[in-house]
Formats: sequence, structure tokens, C-alpha cells
Amino acid sequence: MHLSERLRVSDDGWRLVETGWDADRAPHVGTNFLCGNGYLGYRGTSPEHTADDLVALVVTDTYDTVGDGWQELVTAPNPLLVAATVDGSPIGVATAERVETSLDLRIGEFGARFAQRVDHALVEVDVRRVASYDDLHLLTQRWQLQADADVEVDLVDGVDGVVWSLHGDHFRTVDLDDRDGTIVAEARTVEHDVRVVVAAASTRHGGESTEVDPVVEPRRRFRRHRVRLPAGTPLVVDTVAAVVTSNDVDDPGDVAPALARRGRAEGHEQLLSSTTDAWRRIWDDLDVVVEGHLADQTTLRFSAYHHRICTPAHTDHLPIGARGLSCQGYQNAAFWDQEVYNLPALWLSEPHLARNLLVYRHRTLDGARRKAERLGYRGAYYAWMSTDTGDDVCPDVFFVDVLSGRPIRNHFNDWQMHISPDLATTVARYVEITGDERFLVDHGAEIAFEVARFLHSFVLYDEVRGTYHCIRLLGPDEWHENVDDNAFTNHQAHDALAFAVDTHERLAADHPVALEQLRDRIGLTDDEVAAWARVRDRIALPEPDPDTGLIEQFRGFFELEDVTPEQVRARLLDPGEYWGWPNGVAVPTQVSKQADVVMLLWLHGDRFESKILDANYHYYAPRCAHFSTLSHPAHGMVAVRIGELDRALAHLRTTATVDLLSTAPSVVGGTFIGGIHTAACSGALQVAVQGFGGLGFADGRLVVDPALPSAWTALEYPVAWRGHHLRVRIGSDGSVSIESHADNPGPVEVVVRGEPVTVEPGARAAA
Ligand code: IFM
Repeated sequence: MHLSERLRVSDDGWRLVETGWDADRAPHVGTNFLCGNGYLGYRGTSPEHTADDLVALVVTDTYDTVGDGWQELVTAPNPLLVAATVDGSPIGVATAERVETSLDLRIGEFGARFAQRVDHALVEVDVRRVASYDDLHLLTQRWQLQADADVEVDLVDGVDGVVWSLHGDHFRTVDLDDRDGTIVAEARTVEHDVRVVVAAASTRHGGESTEVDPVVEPRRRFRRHRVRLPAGTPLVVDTVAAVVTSNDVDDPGDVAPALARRGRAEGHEQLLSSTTDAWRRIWDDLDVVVEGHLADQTTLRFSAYHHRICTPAHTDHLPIGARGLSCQGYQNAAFWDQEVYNLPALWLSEPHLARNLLVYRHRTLDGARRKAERLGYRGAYYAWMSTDTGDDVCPDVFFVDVLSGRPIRNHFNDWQMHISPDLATTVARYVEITGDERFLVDHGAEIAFEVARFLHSFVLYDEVRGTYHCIRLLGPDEWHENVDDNAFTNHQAHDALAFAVDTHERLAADHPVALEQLRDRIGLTDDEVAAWARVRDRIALPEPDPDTGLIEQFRGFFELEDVTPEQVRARLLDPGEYWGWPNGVAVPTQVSKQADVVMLLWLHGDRFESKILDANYHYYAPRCAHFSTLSHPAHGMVAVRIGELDRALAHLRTTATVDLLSTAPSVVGGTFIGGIHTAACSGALQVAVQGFGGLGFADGRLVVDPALPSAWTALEYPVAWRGHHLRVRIGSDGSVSIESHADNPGPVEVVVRGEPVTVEPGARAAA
């Protein structure tokens, strides 16, 4: 079935196939068909491609800044280049007649097949590539060429160190050599002198070949062969590539070539097979099955695939970048996306990965403390864009006014303070769901206290009303900067303060020694905790209007011009104009960039009556331009809650296809923001599982309260909770069955539509 003219999904719901070659689509295909494993990402480009075609091998933990440029991960030298001319004609997707690129989601395999007529012969090329999930440093690629007549092939393969890099050349040196048939590139980064070593070990079979002088150019080293290839004989180049950096091991220069050679000895098939096994285990905890709609099934699997490969599962030192490892977009930094979108899609499926991400936030507390201090606050003001140290890498100027060419000073970095309470409330929810008390004591409490400290120093007291206020900030709607008492932010701040006070009490009762040590370490006093409680009790919480039920997005919002996004768009003088602060077309209007009050309804829906959710969803949704891919999933979650299932499905579909159908702009206000939208990927999973699937957690128990859209005949998803593994299946008739894995430690009670159901290990219970 087709998702678009060029893109189709296979009948089993596991493969995506793009037909034909279109230079404009190529950047998107490169992103969508990314191979990755949380350590590295290799874009879905063809082996003959180079930097101009946006080839990129992005490697975690290599953050680097060139001069005054923006910090980002490096794109390593490309070890998988294979290029051929056949009887003098260059072969490649751009010149071929029939091109098909594909992604097999089951094992993360990129594929490219194409046919090209050269003179008297038809040449066919087939490429397969995976990033290993068995050894995260390895990539394996098979390139195969065959012709229907005898041909002469001029073949090069090796390492191309001329890379696509958004913000400068991150390598002060790139040394290349051939060590016993393994081409090794050793690059050193500019800022921290990190050694990034890439090794390519290849084998070649088929035809009669003669090795000729290697191609040695600045930053490039390729082996070169002339091959006489008889008709019908496959010429195969298998390349095993290893990427290792000095942040991983002391001597990457030895380790990378050794790994590549070992991989070559094992062979492509063996590496594929071990990765297939690893993916089988991953999908056990990841796969959400949708019956009745093949496109929804496959796009959801696509979302799940990218949600997983952007997650640095191997470490608790690193974040999930807003564009994962698909390119250097958004500087490979984590935003609030990580805690509100990515992480909740993990805490009931792979909770240890959710924990890793929060430990990363704990490790980066010092960066948050530095930011708070620099801006005149106390405690932890988390970075809007966080990389390895937690210092804010968000530049003052992100966009340019395309009309005047002048830079726009946005205040994402110093005013968008909901990031801190977002993190603290996520910690609270993580601990509540997982029962991970150890995390709370060792990490979570410190985050909670430092965020509360920050909030206490941030709020202003209104002596006349006796209330606390958050002023001069941005809520999630980034077009409206410098606003006061954003409803979402204030509610989040309230909950973060409540969590800090509760945690202090809980630790005092259950972990007094640990609490005393922490208090000593961060200099916490009883007066401060009492102050947090005061602010919690008196912070202004924008409430629904008694007549209309509407919650004002921020103070004065309803006085802004009430127009639609289409009317605002018609005012643009240039389609590339930035709509937001300070002079953009949306600023004097109620048109929001993305879900804002709807975020409040999503995360705090329980505190409002259903008619309030209804009124606000219907007021704000038509006024939202959805210029962020974070917007539709939030709307989807709320639409499920108010029973608007078809609308919710439309929000989910928009979310799950944003990359596949390339509906989000790659450049805004002159800045490249392309690449995979990791929050949308995880957000799509949340809408499916926590929205339609109704998976939640309340009063210490798992809850399943589902509502399926009519297009789906069944939904099935895995749950991992406190050592128990379950599979929940929901039928179109509303039936719910819960299967408990035989190895589970004991019975589990799940509240299905308000009724408790107990499932024994190895049994299935229906409700
Ligand atoms: O965090 C988001 C923000 O809400 C909207 N702009 C893009 C960021 C990264 O996804």
C-alpha cells in the first residue's frame, strides 16, 4: 500500500520502500532510512554518495565547537564509500533507471537497488547496510553489482573524510592510512582533541581483479580495483566499519581497526544475524501492533524504530537529541522533548532507559546550576539545549529575519524556564510509576530540590494579592515571548515545588541519613523548604473562566487579536519569515506556534472536569499553527481523553508521518532544523499506547482505559512494570486481555476501566 506517490509499505507492515530518485526528496530519505543504534547514526544514502549528498555518520559523545560556531556532534569520516564506473560510466542512484531504497524496520536494514544501462549492458546494484546492535561500534554493508554482459568495472572503496558538517570543520587533522588492508582514518576534534577513529575492512569477490594505485587525496583514501566481470557474475564488496573515539577507550587507534578486522572475519551474514537477534529482543519490548490499518501499523513501527535508535541505551551520560543522530540539526542537544515526549514512551516499556536519561540530567546539574547563577537565580535552571555538560548551548540568535537579514534575538535560552519544572515533574512521575526509590534518593531528590530552589528564586511575590507569579518567560508556544503567568508553566512549577516538599518529607522519614548528607552537600535549610511550600500554596494557577471554561494561555492572551493561522499566514511578506517574537505576524494574535494550554490539558488533565478539556481543546486547536512537531501528539492525547477519536487519529497520523511525508520544514528563518523528529516519534507511541491504549498509572496500580478509533480492529502493546512483563490486547469490541509472562515474579493487578483484574504469571486475563 502507498503512503505517497513514491513511498509504499510492505504487506507485513515492516518495510518502507521509496521508488525512484528525486534529488529534493533525497535529504528526507537519508533521514528516514537512517541506520542507527543509539551510539551512531548513518544516514540512508547510497554508497557512492559524498558530503554533497548529505552523507553523515554521526557519533555520540563527540560534542565539539569550532570558533564562535554552534556546538554539535561531529560527522565522522565515511567508511562505507563504494563507487564504480562500468565501462567508463559512473554508476549510481542519480543516474540509474529504476531505483528503490528501503528500510526494513525489523532489523534496521537500509537497502538500495537500482539498474542502469551502460552502453551494451544492463547493470544492477544491490546494497544492504545495518548498524550493529550487538557491537554498537560496527556497521556492516554489502554492495553487489551484476551485469547482463561482460563488463569492466573500475571500483573504489574506502574512507571519505570530506564530510557534511553544519557548523564548521570539527577536525584539525585527519590522518589516513592503509593498515594491512584496513583503511583507518584518525581525526582529532578542534575543541577537546577527541580522537575519532574510523576503520573500514572490506572484502571483494567476483570477477578477475587487479589492484591499482590507491586514490589518496586530502582527507580521502580509497583502494582501487579494475575488475573484468563476466555476464551474470556478482561482484560483491562487503565492508565492516568500526567507529571508536577516545571518549570510549584510551586507544581508539588500535581498537577501531581491530574491531573492523574482527567483523570482517565474522562476515556480513554473521553480523546481520547477531543484529537480527538483538533487534528481536528489542522489538519484544517495543512493538505496538495495530490491526485493521496497514499504514498506521507501519508508520507507528517507523516511529518506534526511530524512538529506539535515537536513545543512547548504552550509557547514562548522554541525552536524546531533538534530531537524534540523523544529522547535526538542533546541535544534537536535548530539549524538554526528552522528558515530556521521549522518556514517558519508555517508562512502561524499557524503564531502565528512562532512568538512564534522568541520571544524565542529574549528572548535568552543575551545568544547570551555572546557568541559574549566570542569570541571577539560585538552584538549577536547566539548559534549553543540553549536551554533555548541561551548560546551555542554545545560541542567543537562532533565526534571522529574512526580510532585513538581521539576526533575531530569541530568548529560548534565558526565558523558557518551564524546562526545569518539566524535568522535576518527570522525575516525580518516573519514581511514582517505577517505584525506583533508589533513584529518588541518589539522584531525583537533588534534582527536585535544586529545581525548587530555582523556582523559589524565580517567582515574584505580589504583596497586594498575596500570590506568587512567574513573569517574563516563554511557555511552550515560542512565538509569544516575554509573557507572564503562562498557565502550563505555573501548573508545572506548582507540581515541581510540591514534589520537592514531599520528597523532603519522604526522605526525612525513610532515608534520614541520605537526606542529611544531601542537605549538607547542597546547603539546604528548613527555611528554604518552608519557602517552597509557601510558593506552592500561593503560586498563581490560571483557572478556567467560570462562564466559558477557558483557561487563558498567559496573562493578557485573550486581549490579543483573534484570527486564524491562515489569516496570519496571508500577512507574510516572505514565506520564510519567522512568525514569532519580536515582530513576527503571530505576535499580536492568539495564534500559537504549538500546543500550550493543550499541554496543560494533557499533563494535568486530571485536575479539570471533562467539559473544561473539551472547551479548551476546541478553543485552542483551531488557533494553533502546529509549527512544531510536538504539537499534534499533545492534541492527540487530549482528543482521546475527550472522546474525539477520529480527530485523535488524525493527530497521530500527522505525527507519525511528519518525516515520512516530509511535512515539516527543514529550514526556518535561515536555520537548518531538518533531520528526524525524535519527539514526534516518541509522541506517536504515546498517543497509541497511553492515548488509545489507555495505559496509565494511578494510586499505585497500572491502569488500562482504552478507546480505539474505528479504523483499528485491535491494538496490542507490551508493558514492562516493576519486573513484570505483560502484553495488553484491545479488541474493536472494547474487550481487553492481558497476558502475563511466565517468568514474572508474581501476580499483577491492573485496573481495567475502573475494575481490578489480577493476572497470574503465564496466564491471560480478560476484562
Ligand atoms: O523543544 C522544541 C520546541 O518546543 C519547539 N521547537 C523545537 C524544539 C526541539 O524539538
